[in-house]
Amino acid sequence: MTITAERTSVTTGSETLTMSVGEFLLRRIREAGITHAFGVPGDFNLELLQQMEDSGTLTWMGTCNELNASYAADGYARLNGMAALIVTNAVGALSAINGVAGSYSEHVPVICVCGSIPLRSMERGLGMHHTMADGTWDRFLRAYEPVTAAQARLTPDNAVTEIDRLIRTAWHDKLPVYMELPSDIAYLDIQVPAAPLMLEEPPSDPERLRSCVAAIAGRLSEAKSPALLVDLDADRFGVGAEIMGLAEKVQMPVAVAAPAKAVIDETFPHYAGIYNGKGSQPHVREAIENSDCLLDINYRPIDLTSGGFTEHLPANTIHARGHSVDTGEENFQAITLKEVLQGVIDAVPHVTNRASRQFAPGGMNGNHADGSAKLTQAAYWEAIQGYIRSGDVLIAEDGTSYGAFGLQLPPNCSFVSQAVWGSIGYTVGSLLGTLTAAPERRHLLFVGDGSFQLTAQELSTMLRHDFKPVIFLINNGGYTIERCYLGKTSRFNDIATWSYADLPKVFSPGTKARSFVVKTVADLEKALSAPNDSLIFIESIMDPFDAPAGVISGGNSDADLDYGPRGPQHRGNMQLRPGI
Ligand SMILES: Cc1ncc(C[n+]2csc(CCOP(=O)(O)OP(=O)(O)O)c2C)c(N)n1
Ligand SMILES: [Mg+2]
Repeated sequence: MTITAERTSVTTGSETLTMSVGEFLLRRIREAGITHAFGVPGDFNLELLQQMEDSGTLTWMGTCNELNASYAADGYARLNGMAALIVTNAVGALSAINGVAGSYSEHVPVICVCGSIPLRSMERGLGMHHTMADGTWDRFLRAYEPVTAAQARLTPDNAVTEIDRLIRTAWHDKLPVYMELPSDIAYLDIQVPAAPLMLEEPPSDPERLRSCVAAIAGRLSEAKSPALLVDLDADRFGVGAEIMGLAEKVQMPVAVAAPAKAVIDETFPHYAGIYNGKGSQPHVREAIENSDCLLDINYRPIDLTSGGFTEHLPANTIHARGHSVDTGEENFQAITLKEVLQGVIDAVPHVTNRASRQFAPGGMNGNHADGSAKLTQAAYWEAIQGYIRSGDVLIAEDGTSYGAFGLQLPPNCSFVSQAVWGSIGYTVGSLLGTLTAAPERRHLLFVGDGSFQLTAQELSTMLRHDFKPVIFLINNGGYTIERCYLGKTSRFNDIATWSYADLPKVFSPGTKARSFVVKTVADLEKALSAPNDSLIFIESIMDPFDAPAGVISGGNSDADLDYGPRGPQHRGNMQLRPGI
């Protein structure tokens, strides 16, 4: 990286440099540990992209559209910690807003930079393209208010403080932020701090930390059947190892909510499985609901993570968040989750005499179908179970691809899904981001035909960069998961038929990608034996009325919640149901 520092000077005791606004912004993004930026050029951000290209601060990852870029940034941030997204005024920003809102919902820190109309046109009230042509300029900054933790329009005067404030907020809160960079200021020189951006949690308040640790350690030590329930913040705040350390020391089971799949090593002896209210396996439900002291890491019950609001946490539950803990008796602020958990591990006695509650690995039932038989969902996931290896990154889309939640993962795997926000097509963009963040790992995408159709073009970007993921696409002629809610045979759940497996060739003529169309178990096994030295695209043809049991029961019961007792789901043959 080459950053041009023309002059250094000393003001009020701290060293400063003269640097342009744009170069300072790119430098700060790089100092936040981000090496790539996703987005689409536009005349209001070209000057920043030119600065990026000239300085080499970040590597540009152009995408086919801004929605895909927002998904890619989200996927990148999940593996890298933070991400950058660069769009142009309004048309780009509004295309990206669904993905940025998803990052908010799923606690993913993405820095969205929007190259916006020049300050000179704002001051003069000039109508500009990519606006409502009425001389206003505030609408899109306001549109981002509900979906980001902080927003700012940069000026030469506020750039230093606002850039640092926004990046720190994203990092601290694990949420996206939005900043507008008017196109006529990126090249203006300002005085900036010479010191690099330091992203560090301030130490906890010592008394609050001591009291909080004592309260949690006391309660866990007294309990006969303590347990842990982990949601996605455990990943975002990087405390997976502490949770396992605590479970090991106290000999207590750990369950996760679906958005936190793989945050706890699934081969860890105290890992119980996924908690989902009445949708949980019985031993998981028992471990959580019959616990006499539960510690939960920001469990966020929504319809899809609580078995339709059938979750039942014990009265003696301690709620821990990134920066606060509520024990019921007391609320602790000014503490950090990592320090709290480390303190509790040190404070609790090592339990050695608790009756073993270790759990046998779950996973598939081992019924291998006849190789020549038509491929079913059951046989599909069984075969994939055998394919997963340690260190894989799995990305699972909404739909019957949720079957991936039933896989028993070996150690060191990452699991990416939008289990809360659930915007279909997310995973295709997200895969580009995970590949960019960790090109040395093997990435497996599980996606349905309907979801793929929303964001399919980004396959071309993966091929352009010679990435080598394995893409598992289920071609079942439409929106099977929706058939479990309503419209089992309705036309609105059908989609156009594409030759999915031909797309690598269409998007990258001369590609070495390997494509397979599989209809039987034997076809699938053959595809799975292909070497991972190129992109592998496996299109599996399956019956529109075949779905994993959990997807069917989830759709059926969610429909009751969505439409109520008088809803149309009760009419004959309106839903894909178990066995039909
Ligand atoms: C952006 C967006 N639009 C619509 C939906 C509603 N939706 C959820 S799942 C789904 C169908 C997914 O179909 P597909 O990917 O083919 O999965 P499968 O057939 O395997 O169930 C739809 C339309 C959504 N979640 N997000
Ligand atoms: Mg489908």
